[in-house]
Amino acid sequence: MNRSQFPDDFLFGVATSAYQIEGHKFGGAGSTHWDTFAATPGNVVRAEHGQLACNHYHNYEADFDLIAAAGFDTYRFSISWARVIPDGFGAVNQDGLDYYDRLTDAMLERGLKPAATLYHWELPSALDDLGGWRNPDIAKWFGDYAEVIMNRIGDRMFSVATINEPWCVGWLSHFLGAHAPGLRDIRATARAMHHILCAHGTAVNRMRDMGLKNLGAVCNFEFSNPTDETPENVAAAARYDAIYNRFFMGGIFHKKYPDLVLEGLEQHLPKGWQDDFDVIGTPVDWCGINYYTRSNIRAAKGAWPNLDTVEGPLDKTQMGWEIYPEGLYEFIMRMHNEYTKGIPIYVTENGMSNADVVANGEVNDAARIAYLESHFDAAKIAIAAGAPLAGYYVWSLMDNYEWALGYEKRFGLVHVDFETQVRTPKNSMKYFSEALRQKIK
Ligand code: IFM
Repeated sequence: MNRSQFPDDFLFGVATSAYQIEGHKFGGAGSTHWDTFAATPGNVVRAEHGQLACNHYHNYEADFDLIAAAGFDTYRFSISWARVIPDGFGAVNQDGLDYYDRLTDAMLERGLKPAATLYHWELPSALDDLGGWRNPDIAKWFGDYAEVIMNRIGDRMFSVATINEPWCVGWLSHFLGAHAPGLRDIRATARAMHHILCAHGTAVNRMRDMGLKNLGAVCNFEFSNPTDETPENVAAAARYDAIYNRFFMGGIFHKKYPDLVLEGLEQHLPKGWQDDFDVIGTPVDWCGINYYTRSNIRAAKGAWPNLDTVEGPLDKTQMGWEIYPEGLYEFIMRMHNEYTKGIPIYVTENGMSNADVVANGEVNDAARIAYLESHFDAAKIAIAAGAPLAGYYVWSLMDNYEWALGYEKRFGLVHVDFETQVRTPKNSMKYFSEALRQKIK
């Protein structure tokens, strides 16, 4: 890959999130539902948590030096709600505001465009006590929080996204129980999924009223592949696709939910849900795609959505995720043609975990370079086909806390030794230094 193969103003960046790197114990942050989820046996590998993580809270200057030295244009980071407002609403933590202020200036000093995300999965515990995403009041709480943090740093943001990966916040966390708050309840799921979108729209409106620009939504997508062409398996894959890839996009861009999802969730949605689409469908300036893999789906007996995910035949990453770059092309084109219709699209996350080790001061992660190359190729084909793809953020700057999988899964372009906090740029980071060398912006 070479910068010159992309449009002149195309942006390359790296992405992280607050809880996965900062070190939550520093700076007066409040308890979050991830802290208690991780402290409950069986939820997280070795009960690992984000209290120290990469200690980015203290190392951010050196971490940003690495990003700038590699020639990236932009940095996608998230803000911890509980660091800014420890109980989610009410008293503000000035140290938290000061921290994000310093962080912003440190990016700008290095020529990095700050791309903020308001929520990347650590909900203040006090809000969880009140039902978290199941409580309709979360739209107001989230809007208030957006105002507080953006009053302080909004003047210097390149872009602001609301809620990272609504499918994970809603379905993965309330239906599959794999992420905090670890529920497995269809009513909780329906309510959370709807309120996530209400909170998204409320925050966009509040920030728009403050005069902020370049406000976006970020969804994750997984290509849904029927295990064979039998009608029941094709139908199961369509259900999976609707739940995963079409519910949130449908709400935001079509102001309606797909019938294939309503057939299971409608009876559990909160009263009056149909009246919320003007808020949910508040116009955004851009949309982000987080893409990693595909799933192989077949029909199953039992309750809706009657489907199973089965292992597929393709090469896999350390996560066990199949490598399927064609899916990235499909989602960029689908987003543009069916939903966003002209506004800029960003790949806001793409990357792979790999069992990386440091040997003689080097990390040879050729597999990651190949993964990224194949996905950049898919992006180039989408651009050639007319998609307004404006930038690409690699997940992730450095190895970090991979949620329920703890510290074992390494997604970084930079290796982190979690005992010593020593950073070692991997060969993939060196690959970017070469590919992005001609900084033309
Ligand atoms: O680490 C996560 C990130 O927090 C959200 N998107 C997917 C990544 C890899 O699983």
